[in-house]
Amino acid sequence: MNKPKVYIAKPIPHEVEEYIAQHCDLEKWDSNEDITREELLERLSDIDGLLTSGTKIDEELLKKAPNLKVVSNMSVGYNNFDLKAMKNRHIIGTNVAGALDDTVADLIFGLMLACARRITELDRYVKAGKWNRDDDLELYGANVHHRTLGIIGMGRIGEAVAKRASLGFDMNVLYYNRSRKKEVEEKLGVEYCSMEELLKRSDFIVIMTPLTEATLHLIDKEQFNLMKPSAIFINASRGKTINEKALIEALQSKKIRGAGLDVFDVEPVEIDNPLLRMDNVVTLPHIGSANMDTRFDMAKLAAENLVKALTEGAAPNIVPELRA
Ligand code: 8YV
Repeated sequence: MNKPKVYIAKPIPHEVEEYIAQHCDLEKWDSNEDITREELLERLSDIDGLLTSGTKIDEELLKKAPNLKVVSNMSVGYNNFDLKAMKNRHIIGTNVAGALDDTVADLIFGLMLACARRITELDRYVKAGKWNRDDDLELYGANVHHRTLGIIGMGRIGEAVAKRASLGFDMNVLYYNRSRKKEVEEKLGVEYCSMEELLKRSDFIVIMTPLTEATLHLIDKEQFNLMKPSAIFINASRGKTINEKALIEALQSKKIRGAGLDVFDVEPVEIDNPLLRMDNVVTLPHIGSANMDTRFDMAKLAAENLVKALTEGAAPNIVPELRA
């Protein structure tokens, strides 16, 4: 019986490639440069499975891939899926939920601490030779321990953040989510509340929702206006879950104290973006899952999803909207 044919559009570890090759005939993009959409579309005519992350899976691509049965995202976010188009064609869509929760949660805490204690700003201060003990007051930051953290989106990563906050930093943790997570409330002592109450009460606000039609610009001018002037806002989900112009305006008018951002409305972030010129904003290049161990785990899980969907007709990580 012929093996299913797959296209690997992202670099993956050799061991993972070997696993796929045991079960599928594979072709791969092996340049360090990202494959362009045009180059990808030329390579899909006879494939059964695609391993990617970020590539828009829409009508245009699906028409070029008439045999496509599964798309395996090497990411937890799957806003690149046109869910309606995939569902209409009975295409399985999978992600790597669970492979990067703690890694992203660690980074979120890194952003909280960096913003609160002005770590990146004062690192530049020392390296510019500005150290002067007489003006210590101007070096003060804010406490994290025992403060109130508001988490918008209590999924796996949100829960990992809540665990760090509650057990590690004695923080009072509030959360807002589409549905109650009573088991998390019991396990970690977190408190469910409305979005408005969370925004008003929190010293730190972390948004960790997927990007969907419902969460596009979920945090806009009205929401920033509800936050404390001492609040620090953290986004490591998707840039478009907030209105970035409203964030810039809130920071420039001191409606909030600062922000820690791993994601942006446009990525790579444009060099003339005002956020890059603010000392009270910590900016990172979408590195939430960026380490060798985690990326290996993500690639391995994405490969297992791909192979199992093609050889067993079911995968462990089908995204909720595409489950039967
Ligand atoms: C990925 C991410 O590493 O998993 C996600 O959704 O945003 C990142 O952590 C990045 O998208 C590359 O796959």
